[in-house]
Amino acid sequence: MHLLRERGFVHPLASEITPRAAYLSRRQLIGAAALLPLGAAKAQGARPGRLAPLAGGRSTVAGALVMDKPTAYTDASTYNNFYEFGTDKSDPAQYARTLKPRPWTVAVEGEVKRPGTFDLDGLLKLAPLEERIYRLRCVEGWSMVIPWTGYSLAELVRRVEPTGNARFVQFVTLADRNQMPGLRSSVLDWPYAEGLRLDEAMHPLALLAFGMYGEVLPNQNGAPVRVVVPWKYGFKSAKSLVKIRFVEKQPKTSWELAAPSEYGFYSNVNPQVDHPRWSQASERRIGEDGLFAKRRATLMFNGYEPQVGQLYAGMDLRKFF
Ligand SMILES: Nc1nc2c(c(=O)[nH]1)N[C@H]1C(S)=C(S)[C@@H](COP(=O)(O)O)O[C@H]1N2
Ligand SMILES: [Mo]
Repeated sequence: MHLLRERGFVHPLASEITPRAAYLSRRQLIGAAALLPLGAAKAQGARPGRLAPLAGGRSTVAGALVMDKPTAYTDASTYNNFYEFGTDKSDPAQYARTLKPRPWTVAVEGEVKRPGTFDLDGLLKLAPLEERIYRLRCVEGWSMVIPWTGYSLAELVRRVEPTGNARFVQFVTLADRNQMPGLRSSVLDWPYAEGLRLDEAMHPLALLAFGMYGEVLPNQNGAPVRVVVPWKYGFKSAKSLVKIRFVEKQPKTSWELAAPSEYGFYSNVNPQVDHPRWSQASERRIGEDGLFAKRRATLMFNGYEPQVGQLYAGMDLRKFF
């Protein structure tokens, strides 16, 4: 908190975040698409954002298709955290136009037998694309349900063959001042870096995503390729990935460096472990924030406990927050 204040930015309290209703037009609120429960892309029209189509087959991974109603595309693409484009929720949609998602490469280095650089087309062809409908829970206390297109990160991990020394995976994202006006602020150490334990990265629910709602990712959601780790707070899901590094020691993450007492390495969604400045017991589902909308109870591991709980057996989750 002190660090964040010194850097001239205070992470907003969940209660201070502008209610979604203030952003929504009447048409969006009563639009038929918002009322349809299933098949997000179809429900919102074939071209929700009028970007290039990117379809995925139905996933057979356990837990990959949550039944909650998908968030409206307009919300998922206009209410974003992507600090490289500013710290307001509306900044990424407004400023990420300058991001150039092609040509794009992702370098894989460190403790792997087959290091190298993948271009986007090579990455897209590495494994069959699937649709996954995941909950995403931000540490700030709001959540969405987003249909992603991608494949398990494990596909890429297996392809590059980690050595016996690889215990963690670091994700490094683009930091280009010419494309990203937010880099002028020192709110975080750039480039934005995140990390997972190798077994977490290998879990089939950990996703390498290239699209959402049946189209390529909009820039503000992390084009052209990002990570999505649905059982962890949203900030673990690094956008606009340029480097994956396999390492022996637990890597430092940007959020840990900014405020170590507030953002741990694990950051598993856990309603029993509060953020030092606010409760994590409940959340506001974006799109449900009318005057009388109820907050939802936050679920252990964001509801993915049956699938991922074993990864943390015997660990003190207060200590490893
Ligand atoms: N590179 C980068 N990735 C990032 C962030 C960021 O600021 N920069 N914000 C994170 C946070 S806090 C959240 S909640 C999610 C939001 O993803 P979405 O906008 O696609 O919903 O992206 C995460 N990935
Ligand atoms: Mo977040």
